[in-house]
Amino acid sequence: MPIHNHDITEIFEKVADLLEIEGANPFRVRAYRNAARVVGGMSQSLADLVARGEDLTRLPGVGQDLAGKITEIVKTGDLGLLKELEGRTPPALARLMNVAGLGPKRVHILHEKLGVTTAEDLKAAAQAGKVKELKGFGPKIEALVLEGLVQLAAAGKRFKLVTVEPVAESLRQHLQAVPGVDQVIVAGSYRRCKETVGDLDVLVTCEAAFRVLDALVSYEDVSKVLARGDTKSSVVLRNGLQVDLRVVPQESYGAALTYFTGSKAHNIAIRHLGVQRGLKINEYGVFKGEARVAGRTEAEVYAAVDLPYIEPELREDWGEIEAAQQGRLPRLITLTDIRGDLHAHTKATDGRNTLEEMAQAAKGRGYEYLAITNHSKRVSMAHGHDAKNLAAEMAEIDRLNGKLQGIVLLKAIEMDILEDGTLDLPDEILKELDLTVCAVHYNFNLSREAQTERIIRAMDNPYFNILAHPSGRLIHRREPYDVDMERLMRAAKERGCLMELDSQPDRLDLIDIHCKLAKDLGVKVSISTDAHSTADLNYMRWGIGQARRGWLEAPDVLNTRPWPELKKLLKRI
Ligand code: DGT
Ligand code: CA
Ligand code: CA
Repeated sequence: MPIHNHDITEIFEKVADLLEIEGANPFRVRAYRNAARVVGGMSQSLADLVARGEDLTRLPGVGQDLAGKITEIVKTGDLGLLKELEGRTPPALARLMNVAGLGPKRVHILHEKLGVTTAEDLKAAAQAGKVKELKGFGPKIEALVLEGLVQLAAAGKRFKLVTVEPVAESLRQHLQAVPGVDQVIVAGSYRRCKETVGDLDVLVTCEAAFRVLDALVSYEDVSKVLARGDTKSSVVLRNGLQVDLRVVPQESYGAALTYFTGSKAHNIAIRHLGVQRGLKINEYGVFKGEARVAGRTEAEVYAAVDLPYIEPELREDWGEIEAAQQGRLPRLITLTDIRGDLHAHTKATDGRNTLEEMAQAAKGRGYEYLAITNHSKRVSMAHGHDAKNLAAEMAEIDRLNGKLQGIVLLKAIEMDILEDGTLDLPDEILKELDLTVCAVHYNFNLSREAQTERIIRAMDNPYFNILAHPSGRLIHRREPYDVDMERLMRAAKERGCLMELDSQPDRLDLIDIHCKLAKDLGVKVSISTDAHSTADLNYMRWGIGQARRGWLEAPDVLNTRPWPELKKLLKRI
C-alpha cells in the first residue's frame, strides 16, 4: 500500500489531537504538530526516500525519533503510538473535535470539568448552560457548539477532494497495471472537481472484466467488499471511502463515462434531449431503436444531441446545456493561464519561508509576480504587522526586487477588517502598497445585515482591493459567516473592488456558485493560494478546479494578467 506524505501528516495530526485531548505535555503536542507541518511542506515523497534507504534525519526538522516514526508509517501503514492513543480515547470523545467551536484543547476541558464524552453529553451540557461557564468558553462558543452539533449530524460522511485525490490516484494506478486494461478513469463528482465527494465512481475499459474485479477486491487498501458482480463491484477503503467500479467494453466507454460523470441532473437533461430526437441514451450507448448510433467517446454522445463537448466541471444543469446550444460555453480557465499569486505569507508573520524563498518558489512555477500579504496587527496570534513592521517589510521587498530577476514581489497586506468596518492600519501606509487583500478574521457572529454592512463599509476605503476568503468557511469545520454575497459583489463592482477565490483545499472560498455570480455581475476574481509556505503555492490547482466549476474564464480572473495590466485594474483613486 503506497503511503503518501499526506497520510503521514494526517497520522501526526491525529497523534497531536489525541495527546491534547488527554491533556498531555504541550511540548509533546507541539512536536507532533511541527512534524505534521514539516512533512506537509515536503515536496519529495517520504515513502520513496525510505524505499531508497536514505537517512531521514538529514531532512530539516527531522530528528531520530521522528525519522523512526516516519519509517514505521511508511513500512506498516500505521503508527503504534496512534493505535495506543486510539485505544485509550473513547472514539465519541475524539469526534467532538469536529464540532464547530471545539478543538482538542477544549474537548479536554469539557471531558475533565464536565465529564463530557459523547455528542449527547455535550448537547445536554450546552443546553443546561454549563459550557459557557467554563474558562475560555463563554456564551458565543456555547451557541456555536449547539449549532455545530446540528451541522455535524447533517454533514454525513463526505470527503474533501484533497484527501481523496492521492487515494484515488493510487487506486487508478493499481488498476491501470492490470493486464488487458485500457482506460481507467475516476468519474462522478471527483471528475467534476466537487470540493467534497461522497464516493468514487471508477470506470475501466477491459475485455476481461473479472481480472479488474479481482484486482480491486484484493487491493491492499480495501477494508470491505460490499458487492461483486460480473462487471461491477463496490468496496470500502480503509479510510471509509466507498468505491463503485464498472468495467465496460470500449464501444460503451463514452456513454458510460458521460453517465457516471453525472451529475444526475445533467444526465437527465441530456437524456431528455435524446428523447426529443427519438434516441435512447444510457450507460451502454446512444440507441436508435436497437441500433447503437454513438457511445465510443463522450464527444459522440454530445454530438448525438447536437451539442459540443461539455467540460465535466460544468455538468450540473446550471445552464450549461442552454449555453452549449447557443454556442456560448465558457472556455474554462486552466492552471497555465495563471501569471502570479496575490496572497502569500512569510516568516515575518505566520508563514514558514522567507521573502526570498517565496519569491524563488513563485519564479520556479513560472510566475511573473507574487504579492506578499502578511497579516495586520489585529491578528495578533499570527504576529500581524503594525505600520512600522510593514514599512520595514516594504523596504526589504524593494531591496529584493532590485536583485531578483524574472519575478517581482508586490507589496501588500492581508488587512483585517475590524468590527466597525474600518481597516486595521492607517491610509498613510496603505497608499504605499501595491495592493491589499482584506478579510474578516473576528466577529463571525454578526447578523447578516450587520456583517454585510461591515464589509461594504470596509470597501468604502479606497485602499481596499480584494476581499479575501469572502465567506470565512472552513470545509467541514466552520460554517461561513452570514452575509449577503450578492450585495457584497454589487458593492464591490460599484467601488472597483475584487473578490478572492482562496485555493486552500480547506477553504475553497468563494464557492462555485459564487464564482459564477461574480462572473455574471462582472466582478473580477483573484485565484490565490494564501500560501504559508513555498509548498502551499501548489494549492493553485484546487482553486482552478473550483473556478472551473464556477464557469470562470481567463479574462474573468485578475491574476491571468501581466502586472502592468493588473495594476490598472487595482487602481481606484
Ligand atoms: P457524490 O458521490 O455524492 O459526490 O456525487 P456523484 O455525482 O458522484 O453521484 P453518485 O456517486 O451517486 O453517482 C455517480 C454518477 O452516476 C452520478 O453523477 C450520475 C450517475 N447516476 C447515479 N444515479 C443516477 C440516476 O438515478 N440517474 C442518472 N441519470 N444518473 C445517475
Ligand atoms: Ca460519486
Ligand atoms: Ca457512486
